[in-house]
Amino acid sequence: SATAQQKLQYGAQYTGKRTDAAMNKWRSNRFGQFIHWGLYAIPGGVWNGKTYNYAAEFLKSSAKIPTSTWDSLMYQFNPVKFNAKEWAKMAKKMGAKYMTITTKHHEGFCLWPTKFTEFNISHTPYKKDILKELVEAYNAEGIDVNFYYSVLDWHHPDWRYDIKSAEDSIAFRRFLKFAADQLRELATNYPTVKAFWFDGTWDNSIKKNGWWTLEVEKMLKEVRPGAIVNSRLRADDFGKRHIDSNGELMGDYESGYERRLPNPYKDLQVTKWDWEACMTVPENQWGYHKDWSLSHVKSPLELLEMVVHTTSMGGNFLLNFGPAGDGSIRKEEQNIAAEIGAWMQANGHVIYNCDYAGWEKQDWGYYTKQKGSNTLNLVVFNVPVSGLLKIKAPAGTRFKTKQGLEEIAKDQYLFHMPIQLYKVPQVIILETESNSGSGDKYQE
Ligand code: FHN
Repeated sequence: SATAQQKLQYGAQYTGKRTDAAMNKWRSNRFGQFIHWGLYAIPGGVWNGKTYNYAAEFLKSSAKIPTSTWDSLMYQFNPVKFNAKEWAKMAKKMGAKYMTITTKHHEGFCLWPTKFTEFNISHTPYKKDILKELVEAYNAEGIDVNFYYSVLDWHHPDWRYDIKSAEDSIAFRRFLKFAADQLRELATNYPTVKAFWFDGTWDNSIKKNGWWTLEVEKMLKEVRPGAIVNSRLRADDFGKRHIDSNGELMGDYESGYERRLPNPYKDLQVTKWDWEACMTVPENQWGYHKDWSLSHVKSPLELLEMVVHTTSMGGNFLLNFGPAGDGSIRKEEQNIAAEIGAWMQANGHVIYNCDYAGWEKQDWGYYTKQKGSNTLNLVVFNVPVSGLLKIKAPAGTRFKTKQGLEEIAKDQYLFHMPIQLYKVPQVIILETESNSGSGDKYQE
């Protein structure tokens, strides 16, 4: 923009969307599986017979469990029912094109045999490298694997929430080196990793060290050319996160939509950049919680609507699974995967490689559009009792499709749907002449 830009050392490194092959693939994936798995899966939200309603992966803090007690859960981590190939097959059937796994969550426990802390999988009864098993199994199914990494670390003695003394500053320097070493190790030892998903970066300690977030972004891209990082990692010279002090997105995509989606009428600015939303099945449980009766559990259809909503605004949708401590995946999650999968098998062409269509949203559902094509996808969730779908076309649009389409005024149409009870979202594909009227780009 023409407004005065401040000189930032650690701000955005480029503007606009990346268009290299790695980023194009990331964008075309559209639907992914998030997996939160760590020691918190063992107690599953229950401690000394008491059930804690708050997020299961926060049990250590909700139940005020001392670090040494929590950390000794490591000696119980033995997921005898874990089968990486079965997980990957389930994800494939669900239609996930990528999977993002918590290599280390806030508790600090590492799912890979890292050289930089003993608090890792190789010191559990299970011993084997779970991360390697997962990467291999998912890649064998053609699914990209991305690594979630929490910088916030409840286990590491050098972690600081803020820097208030010289001692803090020295300790935190050591911590930042530890985290960068771990990240370099992940990027080096798992060469097929596509993206790094940072979390736990909101504390003052990180915000005061914007330089480190840029250094890590650069390091990962050096070790792993094409690597993708989310905006959560980043803070600029002034501690501004995600979007730098000049209003530019940092990292390769915006990752602030957690358990919520952008409003399809008001938040169209998101179509200017790449973005991803992540979603839980219950209200707020990422790790395994034994008791899912504590909150609303989203149905496969609710989740499917979110997948479509997200694609219609040019984003990726990351649906969370929290496997149990024994490595099994609960029935509800298996059912969700199967039901979403059945629809995706038949209709994935309106999701994968699709984007914001630029058409005015209507109450019946969402538009998606395959990049550069002359077809427009209507994904219908709410069929009006009249069976008539309103369509307001961008000026000058000409349809090739005639069947079912009635022109009622200039650039206004009704699509006639058979009146019946629909059990799954319906897909209608309309062909237009050339790329007419399509607004691939959001205009301010
Ligand atoms: O606190 C975490 C939470 O456990 C989970 O990992 C989510 C995923 O986006 N992120 C955090 C909060 O932003």
